[in-house]
Amino acid sequence: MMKDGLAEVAWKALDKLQIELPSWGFANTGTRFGKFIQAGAATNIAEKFSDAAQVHAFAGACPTLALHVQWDLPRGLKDVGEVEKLSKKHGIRAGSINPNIFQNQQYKYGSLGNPDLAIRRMAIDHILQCVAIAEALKSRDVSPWFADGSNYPGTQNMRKRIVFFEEGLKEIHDALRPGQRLLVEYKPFEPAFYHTDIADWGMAYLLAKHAGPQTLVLVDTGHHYQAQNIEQIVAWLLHHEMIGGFHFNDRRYADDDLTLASIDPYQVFRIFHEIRMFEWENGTTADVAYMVDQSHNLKGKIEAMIQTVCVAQELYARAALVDHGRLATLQQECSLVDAEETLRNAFWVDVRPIVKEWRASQGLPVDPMEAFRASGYAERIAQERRENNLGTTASYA
Ligand code: RM4
Ligand code: MN
Ligand code: MN
Repeated sequence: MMKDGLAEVAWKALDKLQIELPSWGFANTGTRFGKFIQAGAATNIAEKFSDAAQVHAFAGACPTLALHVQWDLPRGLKDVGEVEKLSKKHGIRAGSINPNIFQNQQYKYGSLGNPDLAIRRMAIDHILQCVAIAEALKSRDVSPWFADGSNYPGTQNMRKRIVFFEEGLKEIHDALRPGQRLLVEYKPFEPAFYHTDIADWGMAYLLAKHAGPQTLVLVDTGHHYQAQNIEQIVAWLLHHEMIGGFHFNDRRYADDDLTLASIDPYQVFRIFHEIRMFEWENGTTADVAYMVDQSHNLKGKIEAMIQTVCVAQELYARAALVDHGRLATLQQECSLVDAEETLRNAFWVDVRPIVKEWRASQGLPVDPMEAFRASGYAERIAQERRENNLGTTASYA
């Protein structure tokens, strides 16, 4: 089929957009207050791979699955063989390897920032084990999130903890294999409510710089204060070649893993635009890992992931449609209204027909959600997993 200029640009962008799914997004999770159990949620790593493969089959673009070591490879390196088998069976590669340095009782007062040397050692050793697992699975990124911080003023020495983090991350960096990357995620608060050791991109940036060249910053879109200009952070990190990847989700108030762009699609578009503009200016592709970090406890998990990927594809295609040459000229001239309108024009293009045609060209269903629903997979897993999720006597729907 003949494509006009816009469609061609959008198709090219869609061809290269890959989005990593989180294994934990397919399992039953909840809030601090409770869990609403879904009969069809994945109960083990095999089911997580199977569900992720469904998203990839219907929406395309998701060839990798992020793994949380403690939840998915509880025996560490011993579980690598099983993951490899599943990966082969489902055609989904293991993606980023996520350490868990926040759930064990020992981490009550922190992991890498803990005043107790033995606990810092335990956390570093766990992440070093993740580096080995990543190597065995041929995964590039090791992606820790630190819950470290304190709840009351005066209870911890913030400067000492900076040094602990510097030392720990440097040791981990130095153990990375060639080509591997350590991604440092930041979060302003929760679970600590007075101070968080890596609370913003500046702290993550400084720690990553100190650790060494294979350590980069990870931007979780939900981990920002209300008025924060996230695309400006992205611009700074691109400029310094310090952005390793994203965790995609949305939030209205604080980190709550809502579906990407459900609250503010323009913000996601603006983030994609910063990246596309950078790529256009430099004639390169930014080496950024796009990963979803969402655990839906109300929406159907697979449906929510399909929705997320489709939304990301639409917004990415719209960002690709910005007329970069014209925008650069208008910015130079300070033609404010025309520059802004150039950006807005791309945002308001309804790319859905273009994305549909692209899907057809890839052999994908033009309507992934409808095709998934028609497949009967959700009903089948609800039946098969009901007992494991709800128990035999449960009367839940
Ligand atoms: C955090 C953060 C991490 C995720 C944990 C479970 O808020 O977003 O990436 O792994 O939650
Ligand atoms: Mn995250
Ligand atoms: Mn989060």
